[in-house]
Amino acid sequence: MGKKLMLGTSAIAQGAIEAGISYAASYPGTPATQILEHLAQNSSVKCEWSINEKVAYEVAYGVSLTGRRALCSMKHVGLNVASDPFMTSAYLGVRGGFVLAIGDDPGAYSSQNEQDSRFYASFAKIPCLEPSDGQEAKDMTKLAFDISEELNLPVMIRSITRLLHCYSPVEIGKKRKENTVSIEKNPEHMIAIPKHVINLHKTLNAKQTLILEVIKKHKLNKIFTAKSKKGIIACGITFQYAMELKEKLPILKISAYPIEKNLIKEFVNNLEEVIVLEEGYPFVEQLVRSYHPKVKGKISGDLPMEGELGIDSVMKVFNKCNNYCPEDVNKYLLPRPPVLCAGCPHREFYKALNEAKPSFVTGDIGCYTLGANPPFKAIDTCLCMGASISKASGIASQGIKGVAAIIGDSTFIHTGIPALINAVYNKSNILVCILDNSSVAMTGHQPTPAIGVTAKGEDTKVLDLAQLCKACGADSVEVVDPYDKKTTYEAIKRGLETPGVNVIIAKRACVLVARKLKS
Ligand SMILES: Cc1ncc(C[n+]2csc(CCOP(=O)(O)OP(=O)(O)O)c2C)c(N)n1
Repeated sequence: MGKKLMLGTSAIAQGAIEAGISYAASYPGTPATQILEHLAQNSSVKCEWSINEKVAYEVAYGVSLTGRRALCSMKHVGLNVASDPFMTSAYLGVRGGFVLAIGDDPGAYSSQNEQDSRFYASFAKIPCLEPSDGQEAKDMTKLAFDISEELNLPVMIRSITRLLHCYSPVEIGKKRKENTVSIEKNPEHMIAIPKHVINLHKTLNAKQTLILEVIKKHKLNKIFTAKSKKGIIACGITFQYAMELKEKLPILKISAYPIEKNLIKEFVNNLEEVIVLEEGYPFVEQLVRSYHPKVKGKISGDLPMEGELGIDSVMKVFNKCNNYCPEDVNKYLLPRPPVLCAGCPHREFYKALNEAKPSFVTGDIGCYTLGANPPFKAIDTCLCMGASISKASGIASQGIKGVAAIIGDSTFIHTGIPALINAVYNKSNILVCILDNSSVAMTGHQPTPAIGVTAKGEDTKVLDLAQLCKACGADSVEVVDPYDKKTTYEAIKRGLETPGVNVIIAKRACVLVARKLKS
């Protein structure tokens, strides 16, 4: 059917389309956002933006229980939110093929940490495939659905920002038929309660040998021979870095986990030195070290433990750096951190907030986190999505007055709501500021339930945030326009000085969304 130039995210979506999926769910997060966007815009697959990753995982898992195939995609930290259903779904197994596409972000180009999802796959005892380019991303996604149905397990596809955000040619294939819907009741295998757990765990453990057999059968990990006593073990995208070296060295290309230990032993057996290349944590290197005395990698200090590995650090290890990476290139580049756009309503809100002089401001994750930068310097802490309100409660609980929590509309719906209920229940004295710009702006303006539009662009019910906060028991709820600085300032001042949980919803659409709506 011919080749197409595709983003890595689109290649994964295309693999899922060709695998015959019936459903896809996601919560936006760089670098994985465009997987669902591609599916929503280019297929008839039922696609949903979920309100958070845990819900996305559970709804997609529900689809798998009907015998149909489902894809769930998210960024690496999203899996922390979804980890509860994720871990136990491995015990229960799946019915229709169920694939979890994770976008890791080594280098933290757009993330709060650099965690490596291969550990999660290993922790849950499920297979994980790691493509090295767009074509493999498509093929492996398709294969992941087959493996999922063969082993009755969720399968993870782990990719990284550089692969997901790069274009490469991808061969387009035929779309397989969807599975038919069927309901099955099998309590011992579908209900995770204590009396079933040991047996479910036994079943999962018994599948570990089968996983290795399947990985072997599909030749997902390959040895490329060459006459040298030095060899490279290259995981995922680092296989491309190894090829760019243009050295005649033996390479063990790793694309699937759990690791085939015998293959590692066979590969390192006659080598004098092994170099392990992997993006993320030294997941493979720590194992290889138990099979060979001379291993170069991150643990040895030859490659950086933090940041994206990239081709530059690989070139450095092979003393090829001068051709590729002029030393200290960064000293010629001016730092250009992202800033709040001109006209951004968050800017106006922060001006009013600073004038009201809160004692401490707990931030959250979204465009509004940029308020931590000069000239505003309006935020004192930022941890993870949904943590602003809970952190404010903790700080206020120790007698600190005038604490404000700042949270965006999507983040509030994602994980802020339970924290607000918790604050009310535990009689906190805090001001909660929901910066409602009618969009998930940070990740590219996806819709939220407060806008009333679905992933497919259809109208749906609109969530009323003010009513919701009242129903949570907030002592006061005020809706202000951040462009009206006087009213916003007065509401903040009142909220900081009045005991109880006071909520301000600063409502004005993101300037970029407003511009789009006008055109
Ligand atoms: C657990 C997790 N999921 C997803 C993300 C990606 N992400 C960063 S901010 C954000 C939402 C921002 O939307 P909103 O709260 O409405 O603020 P805005 O950017 O519109 O100001 C998302 C989805 C993340 N950092 N962590």
